[in-house]
Amino acid sequence: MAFLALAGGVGGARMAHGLSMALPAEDLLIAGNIGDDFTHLGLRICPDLDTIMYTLAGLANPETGWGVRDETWNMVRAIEALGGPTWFRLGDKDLATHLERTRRLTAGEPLSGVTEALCQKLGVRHRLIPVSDTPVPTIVETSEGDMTFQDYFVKRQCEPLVTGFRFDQATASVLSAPLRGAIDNNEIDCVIICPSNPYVSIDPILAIPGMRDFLNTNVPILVISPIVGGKAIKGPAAKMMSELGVSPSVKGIARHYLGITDGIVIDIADEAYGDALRSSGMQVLVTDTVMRSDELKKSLAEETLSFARRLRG
Ligand code: FO1
Repeated sequence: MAFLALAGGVGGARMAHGLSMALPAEDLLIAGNIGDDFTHLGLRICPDLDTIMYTLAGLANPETGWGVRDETWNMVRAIEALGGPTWFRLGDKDLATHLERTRRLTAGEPLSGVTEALCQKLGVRHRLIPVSDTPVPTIVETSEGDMTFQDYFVKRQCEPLVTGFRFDQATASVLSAPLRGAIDNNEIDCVIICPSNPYVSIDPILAIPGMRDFLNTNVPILVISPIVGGKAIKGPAAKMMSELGVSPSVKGIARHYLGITDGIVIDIADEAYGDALRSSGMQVLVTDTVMRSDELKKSLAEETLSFARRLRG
């Protein structure tokens, strides 16, 4: 039974890591968010693909949730001395990824091919691919006007009030070739929406034409809530929900995915919501969803997989 995981950000990377510990490589395909991607210092930066890749490779920086652990910062110091931009910090080892990705993209390779090659070099056995091979940048609509994702997230530290999100280039995009192939060959038995930010990690994936059509087939789809006890484990999801007038709770998450998901995995802290979610037609699994350790990542993945098999059954 093969699973497609939709992932972005730290929560998505942790869940992808858990799934990679619970499944053989041939039974997992991870479609990574590309809405955060941008060009900086002339380099193509793909933060969510890199966070997932580094996490699966055991190289992720545990403090920041992005970039590489045991990093050095000589380049960024040298750029500062030259008066260059340092708001988006590129570590020296992380820089190699951006240089090599940009070199290969400039040579005409598709992003999915580059991503699989980099993963292979870093010893990542499970398949990680971008949801699309062409850019579909997330535009964050705020009370101060439209912003690129990185301006909102890094330059402004998520402080502006969000009013909406747009993925303007989605209509001109298509699913990446490996993802299109897996769908057309009926290789995917179940879709797992990882505990990622619904607005800026998952919706950009769902916006790619072909993805919603696939989700409307009879393949079971489940989501692990990124909100626990009314809060996001990491990042601005709860703040965004409140600013959009959505309850920052598992109920708000279930409503976001109404009509898409068949099941939802919620934390024990939110057990009280279980019956309301079930009466809305969702299957519900209540368990410990806070992935404090690799063991907990793996056990959450294993419980999610058996929940998925029951959904499919
Ligand atoms: N996030 C920050 O808040 N500050 C940074 O300086 C920063 C640098 C950075 C470099 C490479 C990379 O892959 C990600 C980086 N991020 C940084 C995170 C980035 O903004 C991502 O889009 C977020 O992790 C959201 O997924």
